[in-house]
Amino acid sequence: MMNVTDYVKANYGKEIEHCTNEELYHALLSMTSRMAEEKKSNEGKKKLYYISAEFLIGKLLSNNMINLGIYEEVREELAAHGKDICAVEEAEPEPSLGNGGLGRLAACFLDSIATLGLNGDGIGLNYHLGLFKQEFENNLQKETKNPWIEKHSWLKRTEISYPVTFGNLTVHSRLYDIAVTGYHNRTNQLHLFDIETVDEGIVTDGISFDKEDIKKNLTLFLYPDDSDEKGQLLRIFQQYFMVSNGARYILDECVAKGCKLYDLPDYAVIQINDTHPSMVIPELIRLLMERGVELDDAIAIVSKTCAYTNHTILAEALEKWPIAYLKKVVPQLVPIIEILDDKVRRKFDDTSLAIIDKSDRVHMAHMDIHYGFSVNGVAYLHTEILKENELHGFYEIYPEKFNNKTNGITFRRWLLHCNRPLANLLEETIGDGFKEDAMKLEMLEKYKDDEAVLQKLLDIKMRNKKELKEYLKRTQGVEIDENSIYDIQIKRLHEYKRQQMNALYVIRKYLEIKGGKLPVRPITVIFGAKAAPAYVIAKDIIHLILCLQELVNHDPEVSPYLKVVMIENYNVTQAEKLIPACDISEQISLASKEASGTGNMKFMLNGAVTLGTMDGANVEIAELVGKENIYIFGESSETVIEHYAKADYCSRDYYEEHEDIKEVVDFIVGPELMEIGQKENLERLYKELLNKDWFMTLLDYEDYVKTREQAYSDYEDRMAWAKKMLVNTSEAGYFSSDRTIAEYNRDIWKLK
Ligand code: KOT
Repeated sequence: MMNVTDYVKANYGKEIEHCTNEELYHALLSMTSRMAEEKKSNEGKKKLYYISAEFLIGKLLSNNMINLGIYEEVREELAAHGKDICAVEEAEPEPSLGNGGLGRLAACFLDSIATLGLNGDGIGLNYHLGLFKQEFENNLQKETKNPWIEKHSWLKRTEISYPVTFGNLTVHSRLYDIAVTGYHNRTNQLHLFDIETVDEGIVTDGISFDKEDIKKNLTLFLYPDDSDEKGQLLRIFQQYFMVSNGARYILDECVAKGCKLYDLPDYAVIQINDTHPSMVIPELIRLLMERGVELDDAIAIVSKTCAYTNHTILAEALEKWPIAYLKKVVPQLVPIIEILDDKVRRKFDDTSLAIIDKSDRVHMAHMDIHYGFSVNGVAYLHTEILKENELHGFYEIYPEKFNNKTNGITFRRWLLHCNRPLANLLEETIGDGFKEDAMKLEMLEKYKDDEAVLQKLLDIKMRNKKELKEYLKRTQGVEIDENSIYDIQIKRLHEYKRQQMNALYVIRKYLEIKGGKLPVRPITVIFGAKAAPAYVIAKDIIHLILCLQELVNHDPEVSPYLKVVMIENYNVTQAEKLIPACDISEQISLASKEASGTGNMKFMLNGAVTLGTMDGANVEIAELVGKENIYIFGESSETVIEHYAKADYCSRDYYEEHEDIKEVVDFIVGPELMEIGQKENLERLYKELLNKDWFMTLLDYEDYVKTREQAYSDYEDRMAWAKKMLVNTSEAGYFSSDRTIAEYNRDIWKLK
């Protein structure tokens, strides 16, 4: 590889020391892109296409340099010229192509697919303004656009373009590619389709725009507001645009490799990432028929090509499009969907298995299950719940299709990149085998009574906490104490994730401190979360947290012992700074509701101890680390499911019967917060907790408080705590996405 010195001399005519960080970023972008290009491969007869509405890829420069094996030498070369690689990394904008766990998982998977040397590409959309950017104003979330595409970026314009027809509107697509280089391995592609007529100028006042101007708005935003009909139609336009382009790309690529259409399943496997891409099934059938394949053959071919991953059991997240909407946007698919539904109805008496329900809505997941060959959940418990409850009827007719693939994370980004000091310590103690085989982290276990190693773990944690402190001071203007416990909950805002329960705990602590009961050690409670723009209660919860932040941090009696920090515009870049600095990882969803979680895995790997419910992958974490190395509380998923079945949970009973619960809930509408916040928001949230509390916050509150106190008190035995940290890191190998991807390939994709 040409070195940076030569590159900037040749291109900018100057020395590294005279370059700006932006210039160095652009130089490294070009150099690494060229190296990645050389590793480009399309080898392998069969290929995986991972279709997803989201790819939350994060910044790419350092990750690509790590995977290309040049990170250290570049860092040293820059340092020799007085330049800090971290400052150069800051010049890179973070792509805004995802929202939460589903999108981040897709990004980890692309990394692992390339790392395992598999032929597999991603297919998605190139959203110009991404998911909205979150700003706080008057303690409320405000949404603005998040433009992230610069003149020079990782996006490579290709010559590929297709006409896409919606009724009497035809638009033209344009494919952009982003190279995905595996760790010491091949380069695959992330294919992002775009529309050439997109116009960022139509966005006015935050994130408002004309929802009907499809030619201009199609690839502006990820998840545009769908609280009205126009918004829902736009989502269907986006989804169809994604899958129609994707399906044509797949067919063209397979045919170019010599594939006869009847042999498609030997050349392609399509993983459908939840239901946003489900229209790929009828679209592929339509395209095959257009190319001369008979209907029944087309259905059989597609059914052997598509596999579906379910990421949620929340009823409101399961997509059901009114057939009338599909008729408006994609009339060409409707007769096909009707035939698919008809075949199901002829075969099975149980109408709950139908694709089109009695209200004329199309159940996208049902289509995937009938016309795909695999259905997987994303953690052991989640898959069991799918089989036994949510999708039980389907499991009875297709037991062979159901399988579990517990999620994973790429250790390149979530350890090697974000926590160098820990990676270095691991290398010193157990060698560098864990970089290729994450299960080798288990070798660390034999140091669990080695005080020197334990002390080093504590030192690294302290160093990371100080770095986070500096970062928050610089970016958010808040001052936190590195000697406090960093207790962190970062994830999308949703009632089932129960940020509100964490906020109630903050209220309890505040009241205790005001009453003279001081914690042994100060506590810093950190939140990071975006709420969907139309999700009213979620935004009220953000309001509560922001009001608490103002109240607590500005009270001189309280703030030496308790701080609240709500991270603005939480994203991958911030996660990379928060996770290595965390002491306690909040994974407190209502049991049965969090399909898996992946933040929980990132925290564990970086030596945080989990405070959580027996939900999602927490169940597997608990099993691996043992009960002395995790803090579990709350009702079991069985009990929760029973409460829903019997409809016997009444939050008001808990409120009335427990004085401590009443006190914290009442505080939401008490004088302290009312003075800071908005009456409307706080009252609405208060009433919601009291009269509905659909996700049973008050059910688990007391056990939560007790368990959290236990964790804080155990924290004081620093060596015992360090041992918990060590066990968490050493048991995290199972959660490498390399393991997850190897399982997908073994059981579903079957690529060579
Ligand atoms: C969003 C909308 C519709 C359907 C599903 C979703 C969804 C689910 N978005 N993110 N998820 C999360 O996916 C992660 C990766 O599997 C899980 O770890 C997490 O529990 C899901 O909530």
